[in-house]
Amino acid sequence: MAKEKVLVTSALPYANGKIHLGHLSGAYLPADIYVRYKRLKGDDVLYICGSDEHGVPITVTADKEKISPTEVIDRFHEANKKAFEKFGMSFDIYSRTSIPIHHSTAQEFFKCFYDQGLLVEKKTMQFYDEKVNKFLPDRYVEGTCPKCGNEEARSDECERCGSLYDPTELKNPKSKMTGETPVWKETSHWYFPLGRFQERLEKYVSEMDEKYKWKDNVLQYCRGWFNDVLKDRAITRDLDWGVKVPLDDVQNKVLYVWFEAVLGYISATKELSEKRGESELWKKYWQDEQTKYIAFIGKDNVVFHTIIFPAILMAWNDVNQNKFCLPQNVPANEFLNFEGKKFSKSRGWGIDVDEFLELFPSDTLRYTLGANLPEGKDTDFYWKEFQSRTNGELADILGNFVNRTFTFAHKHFEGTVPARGTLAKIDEEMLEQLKAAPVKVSELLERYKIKDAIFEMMNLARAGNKYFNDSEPWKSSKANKEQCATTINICLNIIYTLAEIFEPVIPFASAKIFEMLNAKQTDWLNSGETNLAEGRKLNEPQILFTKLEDKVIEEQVNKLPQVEEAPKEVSEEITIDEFKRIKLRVGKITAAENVKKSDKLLKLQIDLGTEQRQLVAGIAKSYSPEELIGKKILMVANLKPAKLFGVESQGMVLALDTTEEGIVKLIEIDESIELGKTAK
Ligand code: B3M
Ligand code: ZN
Repeated sequence: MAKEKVLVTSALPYANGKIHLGHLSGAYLPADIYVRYKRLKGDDVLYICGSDEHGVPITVTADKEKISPTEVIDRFHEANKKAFEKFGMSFDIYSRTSIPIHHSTAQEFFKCFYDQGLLVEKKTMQFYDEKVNKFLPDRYVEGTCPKCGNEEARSDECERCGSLYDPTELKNPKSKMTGETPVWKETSHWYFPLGRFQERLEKYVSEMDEKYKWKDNVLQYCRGWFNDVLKDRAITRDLDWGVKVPLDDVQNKVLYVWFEAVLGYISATKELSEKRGESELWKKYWQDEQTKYIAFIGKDNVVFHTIIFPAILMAWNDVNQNKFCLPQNVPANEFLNFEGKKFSKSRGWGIDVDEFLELFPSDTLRYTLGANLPEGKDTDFYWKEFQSRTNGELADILGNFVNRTFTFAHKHFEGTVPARGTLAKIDEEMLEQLKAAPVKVSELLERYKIKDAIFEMMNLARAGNKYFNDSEPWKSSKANKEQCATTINICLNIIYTLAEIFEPVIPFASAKIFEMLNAKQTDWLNSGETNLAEGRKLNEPQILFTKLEDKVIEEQVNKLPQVEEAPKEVSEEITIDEFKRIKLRVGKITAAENVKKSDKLLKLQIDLGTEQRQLVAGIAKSYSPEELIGKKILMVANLKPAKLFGVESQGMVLALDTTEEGIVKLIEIDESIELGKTAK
């Protein structure tokens, strides 16, 4: 089979916090498994990642900890790099966006667009602190709520009464930087005209899907965006921290973090080229039509990788000789939750990778996360599942099979690979299965069905155990030595294949097995063949996986913060008749879009079966418009209409608070319930 040139990237994590298990399941472990597999197949692979070191997330952390942004990024870049290494991530480079080569690369793109007259300059009004001569991002302004008088309301939202308003309505605004009253000041920004690329972007997505089959969840997000007219997007910000806008007469403006972060993949590859002393290396991957570029990300990053980044590359390619390749596939994952809830640093919910790896070996984590990847929907990490996968699968199936085979070979065949004798039916069937396993796993991995591939890997170990049991070598060792030798020979060859196909998932254990076999890896597709010549001297067996005792797991579960008690009901009682005045009805969300100038509100169209309603709901932080389409929800249908941000709202959707601040979960209704039904 022809060798492929494969360029793989994983989303660049913000260097403002530690990597936790959720990150691993989203964009890192699946990519690493894919990359390791491709390398074993002999493909020409480059795997790129690094820290995203700009943007408000970094300055917010710096403010909170009263340290400089540089201190923040240095601390977390190093910490995350180490944690990834310990986890076994096989990046070719883990770069960072604060390096000069990244700044110049991003500026080169901006200049290219600016010079060709592509960017649109627009004026807007923004809060400005005259004492420090700085524009203030939303979260840097506080004041009195126009609705309830709360004096600590945010610039566009009051946490006490829950109302949302336009920042111009905020009373008595104060700059959080200096306490001064900010003024309104005009500012101007450059916008990237995404709309001009809409047709080509739609064509790109549908062609890639046709050729390479994109994941359904990713296509749905894209369709959600394409349902609307793509709007111009500001690619500059009034901040000091970031990549400076490369225009002589412009000060205190930086490139919007998302505009430059995606270009970080390219600059990281340039850094790698320098490190390897091969300055043109990056071009060999990025600027070759033959390159298969795969971008691994989490679901919250889809639009940036399927729309914005491709548009940036198209705009570059339109006017330059050296053309970049666009992502051929973007196999985004959904989210991993932790013991039933979202990861939350502030609530101490979840566990960081470095902390985890202090306690348990990487392979057990890689296997557990891999076997439960959020490929099609959100999944959860549970300590109990970690225990059962480690004990019941890694130790009892894989570990046990390897161990009993080696023990047998050492005891009865002087620690060598015994010669195969005449094959019985059971042997032939096992060899067939052995041959098929890498092919099956390969097919699944090529389609990013990593969870299924891991299931198939473990299935081969299961089959090996069964074959061992059914062949009863403990009997044949006495009664028929040739048959016994055949069994152990075949078991050792199964182990060889297991070491090969499991390598992408549990690389550390795989290396140990190869050492025990005194053998090296082979070409992936030959791994199901007979690879161990008779007479090969085997090394001493080693323990592959240690079982986890209940008390070790309980200790971890007990460390989790106690779930807070449900708040006591303090509101006054109402009568059943009063309750009956509220009409709760079942509706379906048929369209959803962001409300202009608000990052909290979404405009929803609801089908009640007999009529349509338009609602404005404060759920933009909890849901993207795309993921809402088609959901059946419960709404208050006889609420007096109101206007929010100038948009009419005819009712209210019902949602539940979650443990995460500002995040709610819609009450969803079973598919079988008809639209318009009322709740009693
Ligand atoms: N740093 C967002 C995130 O960590 C962002 C990804 C950048 S990819 C170019 O989710
Ligand atoms: Zn208020």
